Amino acid sequence: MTGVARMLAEIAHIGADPRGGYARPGYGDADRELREWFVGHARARGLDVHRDRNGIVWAWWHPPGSGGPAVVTGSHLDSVPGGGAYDGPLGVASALAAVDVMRARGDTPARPIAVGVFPEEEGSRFGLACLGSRLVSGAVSPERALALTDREGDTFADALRRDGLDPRHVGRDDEMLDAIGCFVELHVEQGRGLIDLGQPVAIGASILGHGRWRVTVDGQGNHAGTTLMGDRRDPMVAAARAVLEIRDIARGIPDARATVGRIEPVPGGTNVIASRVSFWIDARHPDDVVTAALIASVRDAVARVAAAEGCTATLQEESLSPTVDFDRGLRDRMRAALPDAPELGTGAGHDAGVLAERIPTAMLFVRNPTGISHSPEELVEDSDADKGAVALADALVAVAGDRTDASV
Ligand code: HGY
Ligand code: MN
Ligand code: MN
Repeated sequence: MTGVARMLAEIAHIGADPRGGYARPGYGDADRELREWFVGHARARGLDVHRDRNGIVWAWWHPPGSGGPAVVTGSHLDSVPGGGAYDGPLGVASALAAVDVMRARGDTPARPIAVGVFPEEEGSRFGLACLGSRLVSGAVSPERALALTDREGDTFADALRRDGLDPRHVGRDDEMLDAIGCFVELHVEQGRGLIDLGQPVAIGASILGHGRWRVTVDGQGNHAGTTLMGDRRDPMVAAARAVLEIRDIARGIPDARATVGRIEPVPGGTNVIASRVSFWIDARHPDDVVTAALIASVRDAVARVAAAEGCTATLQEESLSPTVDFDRGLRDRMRAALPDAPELGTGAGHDAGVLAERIPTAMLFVRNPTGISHSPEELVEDSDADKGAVALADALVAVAGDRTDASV
């Protein structure tokens, strides 16, 4: 037993979503409670803990004789609405357990080992995924980040102040990044790969390029009872047609994925024809050129179906991340340490994908026997969680090099 299941049980009550699963938006109350849980565990292990100006929490272990840029692991604690218990927290708990395993074995990593907890990875509150890692790496400007708003109209700047951080200080942190040699993130697998391969752990190969776009359809708000069907310019009908067309466009492109999971009518009354409907598209494909072509087709389809309903529509890019191949050198070292672990790509985005812009990154995936994620049905068996934590310890030592090994 590595303690991963016990640590996750300690936070199982935090941020429960009444609709099922969890609702743990970044920089919110549940996130803060989870962060305090992490800090308690890190301090109990004697790790040096600090929170940087972007809200990332770092916990450092300096093994005797270690030096140079750290090997960092960790993940996130925030969730999507109705999210599962493992997406994020498994990587954080496994990182703490991996430190325990290395210490118990008397491992002597040549580098410092750090655990990072990255805020707002899901982008569920402010709409931009991996907000913490984008800020520290400079992938998003402070100006753009601070102006982001949540559904209550609070800006990211408001949330930072409420969370004890100074909005004037967020942004790229080269000093922080220089202290990091590489980042190895463990994460629950969010598909069926390991089920089909019959393995508990995989080494990450790549992350699918992905983006988010907002479509806004404007029509004529009116009374549901007094407005004849022929006199309507109903943006909800245009949006509904657009969602179907988006599905059909993606179906027609091998390996493409396009999802509309969020739609917001204004004003949203049962007896009211909406005046405006916004919905968001999440589109992904291994080839960034194909993603761009898919969105171009979507743009045309949205304009066409809006016009057919007497409405107008805009499509605005909110974020776009290229396909990322994880660092070959890290993967080679990890494969040597984990010879039975297959290599798997993922369709899910991660902080490791964002940080790859600035430092070498890699991932480990742990089997999810339901193959379902972003849902309360997400699952990791305790025995696989233990295997994941030990595999992470093996990977971290392999990547850090052993202090007693002259070749490091
Ligand atoms: O959306 C994703 O792929 C990730 O879970 N943030
Ligand atoms: Mn995640
Ligand atoms: Mn996720």
